[in-house]
Amino acid sequence: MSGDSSIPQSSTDKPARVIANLGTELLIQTDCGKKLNASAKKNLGLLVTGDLVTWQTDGYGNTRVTESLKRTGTLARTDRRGKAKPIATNVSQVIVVTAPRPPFDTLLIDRYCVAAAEIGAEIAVVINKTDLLNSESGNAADSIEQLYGKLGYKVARCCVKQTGGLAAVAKLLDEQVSILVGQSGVGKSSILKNLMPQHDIKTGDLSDNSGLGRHTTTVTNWYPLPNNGAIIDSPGVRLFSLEHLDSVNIQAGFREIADHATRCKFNNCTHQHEPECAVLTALTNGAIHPDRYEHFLQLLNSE
Ligand SMILES: Nc1nc2c(ncn2[C@@H]2O[C@H](COP(=O)(O)OP(=O)(O)O)[C@@H](O)[C@H]2O)c(=O)[nH]1
Ligand SMILES: [Mg+2]
Ligand SMILES: [Zn+2]
Repeated sequence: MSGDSSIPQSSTDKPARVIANLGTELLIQTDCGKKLNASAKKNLGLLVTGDLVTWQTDGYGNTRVTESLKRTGTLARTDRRGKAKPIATNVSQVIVVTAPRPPFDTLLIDRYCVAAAEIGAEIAVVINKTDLLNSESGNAADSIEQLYGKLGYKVARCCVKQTGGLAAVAKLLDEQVSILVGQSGVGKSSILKNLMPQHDIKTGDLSDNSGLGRHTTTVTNWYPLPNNGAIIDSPGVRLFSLEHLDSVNIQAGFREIADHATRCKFNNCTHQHEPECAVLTALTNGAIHPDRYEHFLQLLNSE
């Protein structure tokens, strides 16, 4: 017996976007901009922020999602059972936000490079809280800017605390569906709030002792932009696990390593001990940054 057929239908299916998965229900936004709480028909699988769906109202006035449409670019991390857990879908750009407080974490940036490469999304790095830079963290910010800039990624600096600093970030958003990712507390929601003051976006203080962020953002939210673009705020993570990916996927996220690897003598080269390894040569002559190589090995060994 199908539970669905027993529900009286009062309208035909209409398109909408999932703008948040609230756990027990979905928040969808219709074509005319109306936000509705909705339940999903059984067998649709896990629907996430960004999913395009169809919906209808049953005779009792409840909104039900009836179908989910084809996805592109589903950003995922590994869940506790070792499987891919989708975070948001139809994403075209991953913007990794980083800051001097909580301290810069380039391994996390590289994890996001891998996840973004996996879905063919563009990558941008935003260095926020430039007001807090001192001589030491200033050097670290310069290194990040140089390293990721040289790899061909867009890098922008900004400061939510001071005015006029967000134009560089706003420029990244044109015609893209961007997701803001990075540690909790780096200022993702603050950036969004500044760019979109019309929305009620919560931001959080850093906890006193550790300087780490509290998880103020608990749900991944979609905010539409003109021209079919959007910006997605996501909760922070301390560890963005990629154990569901294999070594080929991981290498693809280190584009300079993948590039040099085409010139290794053996096509199954692991770039660790083989003779005539073009990656090891590039590491020795400085064409590959030692941190990137180390992070590459770290991700390979944790898969
Ligand atoms: N000093 C400084 N603090 C900032 C800046 N941007 C955000 N913050 C603060 O950092 C904390 C965490 O911000 P939030 O946006 O919630 O971070 P999220 O967890 O990445 O979303 C809040 O106390 C913000 O006020 C900035 O540019 N400079
Ligand atoms: Mg937040
Ligand atoms: Zn090699």
